[in-house]
Amino acid sequence: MSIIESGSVVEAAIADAVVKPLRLSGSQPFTQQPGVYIMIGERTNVAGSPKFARLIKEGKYEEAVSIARQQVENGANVIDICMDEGMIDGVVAMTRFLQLLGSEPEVAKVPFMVDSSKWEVIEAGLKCLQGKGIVNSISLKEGEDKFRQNASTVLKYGAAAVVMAFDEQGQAATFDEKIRICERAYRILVDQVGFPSEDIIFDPNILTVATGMEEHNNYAVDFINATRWIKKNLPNAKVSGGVSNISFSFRGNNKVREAMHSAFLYHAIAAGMDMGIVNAGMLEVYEEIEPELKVLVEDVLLNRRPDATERLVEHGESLKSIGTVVSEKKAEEWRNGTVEERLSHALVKGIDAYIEVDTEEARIKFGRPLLVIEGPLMDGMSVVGDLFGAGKMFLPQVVKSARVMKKAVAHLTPFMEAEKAAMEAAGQVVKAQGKIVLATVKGDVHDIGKNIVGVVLACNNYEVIDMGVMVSSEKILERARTEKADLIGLSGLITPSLDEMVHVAKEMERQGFKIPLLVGGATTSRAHTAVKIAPHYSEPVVHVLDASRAVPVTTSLLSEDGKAEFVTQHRTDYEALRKAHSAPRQSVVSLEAARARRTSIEWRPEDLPVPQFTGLRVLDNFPLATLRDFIDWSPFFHTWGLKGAYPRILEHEGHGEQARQIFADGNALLDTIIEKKLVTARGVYGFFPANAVGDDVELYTDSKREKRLEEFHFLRQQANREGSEPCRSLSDFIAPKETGLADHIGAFAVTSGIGLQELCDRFRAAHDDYNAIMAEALADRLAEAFAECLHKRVREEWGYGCAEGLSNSDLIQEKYRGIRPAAGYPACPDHTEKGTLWRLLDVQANTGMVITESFAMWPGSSVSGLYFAHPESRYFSLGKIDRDQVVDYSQRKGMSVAEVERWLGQNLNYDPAQ
Ligand code: B12
Repeated sequence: MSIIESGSVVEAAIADAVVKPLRLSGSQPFTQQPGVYIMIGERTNVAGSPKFARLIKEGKYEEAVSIARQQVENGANVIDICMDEGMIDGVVAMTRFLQLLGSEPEVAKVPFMVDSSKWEVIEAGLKCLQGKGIVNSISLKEGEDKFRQNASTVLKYGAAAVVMAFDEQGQAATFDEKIRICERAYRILVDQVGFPSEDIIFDPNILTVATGMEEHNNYAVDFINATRWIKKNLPNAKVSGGVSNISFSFRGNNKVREAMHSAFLYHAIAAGMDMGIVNAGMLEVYEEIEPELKVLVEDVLLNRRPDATERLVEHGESLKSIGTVVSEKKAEEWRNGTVEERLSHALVKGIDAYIEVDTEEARIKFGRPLLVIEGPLMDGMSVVGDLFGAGKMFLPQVVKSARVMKKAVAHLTPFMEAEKAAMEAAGQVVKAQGKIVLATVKGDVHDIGKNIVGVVLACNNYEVIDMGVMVSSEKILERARTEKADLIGLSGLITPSLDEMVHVAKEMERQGFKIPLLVGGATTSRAHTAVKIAPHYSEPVVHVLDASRAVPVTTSLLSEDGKAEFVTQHRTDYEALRKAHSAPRQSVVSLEAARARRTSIEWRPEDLPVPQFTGLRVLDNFPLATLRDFIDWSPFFHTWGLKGAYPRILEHEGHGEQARQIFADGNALLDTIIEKKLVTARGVYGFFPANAVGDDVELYTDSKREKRLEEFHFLRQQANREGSEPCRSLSDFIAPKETGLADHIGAFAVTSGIGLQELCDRFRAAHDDYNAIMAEALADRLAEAFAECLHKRVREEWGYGCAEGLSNSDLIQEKYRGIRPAAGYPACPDHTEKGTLWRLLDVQANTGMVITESFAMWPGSSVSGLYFAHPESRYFSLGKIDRDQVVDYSQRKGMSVAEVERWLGQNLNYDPAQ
């Protein structure tokens, strides 16, 4: 048995504050934040993801890129790329894949981890890295010479390195072996190779405990103690590891495994562990592990008694066999606690069944309603806030907790109002943590992300003034002034909103505001905030990636002690981002050369089917029950902060239970929405004779093709791609006029959001944000489902889709012929083309859908786009374009160059100001 030194998260955070952070970069810099665990995405590892492995083997690299993109969208800080598989040529695959990722701005922004056991594959990867990545891994396995040589190569390429605790004798298992090998490696790296100490990431091997073999009992303790030793004795070095190894003995018993992972991470992070590969979902909340199980698990992990394994195995079996009976019994046991305990339990578990009874009991017990809020309710919410902040609670749980809190406060409000005068006299005002004005900027209708952030902030005792969507700068600033807000938070979904955010920042400066500005929403980014927004306002302008990061940022910004340090670090980071942004641009070819490399298609009449009709069709009151069958559920879980694809997510080891819960809640609400027709779906679509003319597509009034009805303008990829990769434009997929062939194009606009606002308002009036957000999430799913369902009908009416026979899962995977790009998506980022679509389909008159000055669609749950039928048509990302194309495009569109530059700011390969 061994002893573990005591440690705490605070201890680790303090230690972190004085060490040099790990700094990495993709196309954007990434700096490790003190006390924040770094998430490494592992789905682009052929060993860990069968789907990724299959795509690589089949040469479907572009599809494989989408897996990388998903990981970045899901919040991975770094992505691990591994091609170690017998049937794959690692060097070729690594090179090809990294090159492709390099031209995907959304993916290329994060640092990459080049992972291989073969040195030639690592070197091939290093040659392709744009920024500063991580090599995984090097070790002393083949002796010092080879180690020095490999480390020098990594250094030459400027990457960081994972150093496995391995030497000529094998893998380090005990504490002594781990620290001996790590220290030896460290000294060689720092003293002989000149490797920056902050770029050394040790992996001291997390090995399986509770195997029944006595010599394995101390493995967790050895890792934790080695971590602490490394952090104390090897300045600036970092520690990583693969966490799920620890619990392999309990495969099949997720309850025990989840408890083991959280307890292990709790101690390892306290000891200084910086990053690792762990399934974030497969973690129980540390404080929520059943006390008996926690003791047994920690007995094993901390090797506290010789019979620890047997006892945990026994308990684990009993958990499996009596599972539901125990939980039902436990479910009611909490009712026996004190009223404070019951309130806390109700808040943490999100149970609102008894909240009014318990709140009333507490009010009588405490004598005054305010004391109930300041006491047990705020205490309970602090637990929720801390657990969420520490990644130990999931978003749906937090939103449910907020619902309980709101119901409790609603019960107390009449009592408080009656007492208000007395309270003010006594100077006892409920002091909020801070006041924030939140709004979605003018021209944008994005709601759900802002609403989620609002709930999370309110949970943490912030007073949130949510001004809704499409709010002008004047209104936001006026409200912030009259409310004496401490912060302003802006949200936006589509790229035109980025410009509006710049405008708000300029106005804040002009009007002499002195409060921080927060920026969030799907299209916003740290880079854009640093480069385009922050320079216009003297106070901090901070980009917040998601709801879980909102509270740490607001707390730092409003803390008397911590603000100065936070702001200094923030300014340094943003300055670095600005510098990185001024780095050399992407290599592009001229527009003329790009046009010469258009997608080569052999135009044949048999590939150009004729649709059943031309002109418009309106779909009013489209059956919601039909749409339900077309729902792609995966994004529904993402909205709730749960990662993974449906249906597998329901069986997810870590958050499967949460997923099942929201899936059940979502479906129950959907039943009601459908049954009571609480929202209405409406759409319009049509087919039109069309031909490509250069990079434009002309639509004609009839089959004679003499009179032009409308014209869509497209852009062409200009990135200098290797080999024979074409420079694509969507216009490539419509038969050019000079072929003399009669082609067609389709167009659509659909919404499922009519009535949604009223439904959400009703939920909010009942203090039920959980169901309000649920309703928005469902309406968004129905909008996408409508687009999918209509696309199927269109393929049938166009003739080529009649014999498809595809399942919903096939449809989600787009196994059909043809595409439906939407203005704003990567192939056609210009939102203003929606103006043409609106005229063409007379969308407003036919559906009631409205377009804003930024070309957002109202209601929010709406999708619009075009249909292309040619078998060669495919999705792609436009990427960066050069000035020659912008000038050409502005002439084609009849817009000024400056206007085009404003709408396409994200795609410019140059700075219009220079
Ligand atoms: C779901 C989705 C939709 C849904 C609804 C979205 C909605 N109601 O907000 C539907 C299907 C309706 C939709 C439609 C469209 N979409 Co869409 N959509 C998405 C998708 C896949 C996820 C967005 C989402 O809901 N995420 C979940 C929520 C909870 O996250 P979030 O909004 O980012 O909010 C979090 C953070 O950003 C942060 N946050 C947000 N606001 C704030 C504010 C503050 C102050 C703070 C601190 C933090 C903060 O905290 C939130 C919670 O964690 C994204 C791609 C992506 N992965 O981001 C594309 C995406 C946003 N869509 C896009 C586009 C183009 C469109 C359409 C224009 C397409 C079209 N022509 O029809 C329309 C526009 C809709 C409209 N009404 O105008 C583009 C936008 C890029 C661009 N060029 O503008 C994206 C990025 C896809 C892409 N890669 O091209 N979309």
